[in-house]
Amino acid sequence: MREHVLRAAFAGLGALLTASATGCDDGGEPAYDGQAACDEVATKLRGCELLSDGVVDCPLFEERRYGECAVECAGPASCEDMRAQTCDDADNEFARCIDRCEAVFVVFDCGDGAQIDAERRCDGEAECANGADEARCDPPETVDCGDGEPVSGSRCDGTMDCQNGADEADCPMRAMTLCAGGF
Ligand SMILES: [Ca+2]
Ligand SMILES: [Ca+2]
Repeated sequence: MREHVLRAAFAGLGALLTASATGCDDGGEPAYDGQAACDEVATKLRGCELLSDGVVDCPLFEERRYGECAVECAGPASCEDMRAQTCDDADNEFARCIDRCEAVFVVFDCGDGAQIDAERRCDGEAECANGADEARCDPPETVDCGDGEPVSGSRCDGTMDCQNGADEADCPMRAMTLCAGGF
């Protein structure tokens, strides 16, 4: 599944797109808008001529800590560094900044001093002693394929979940990363 979600617009920004974006909100903190954070980074990429028009997928940005971190990385980054990171997987200041943001998808903090693999979040079994990893989990998303029972997956996410491909039919054009020589 990694190659499907590691696509187009944020391929360079999201080496760990497979991680579960949990969509938690953190109670009393100010509201966080993942789409707005994603749009901010997309605008920056477009300003650097690194992203075409079209719909931008933002699964990573559903995770607040990632989204806020990515916006902070993109803000001061030079177009040159962003291009090198996006197109050539280069190691530079921006790349290292984004790498640090992605750490939130590797480790889940139970909040009691313990940390577990982020992949164990919302997997149906409590690994945190306090059960934090199974709290506030979104129900699994399903999609209607039009030929029977809904299957797990999402519509227009770039991954074919229906055997008949119905979930990826008639979807809006996606934004593409613009790199010399193609991506
Ligand atoms: Ca768990
Ligand atoms: Ca899909």
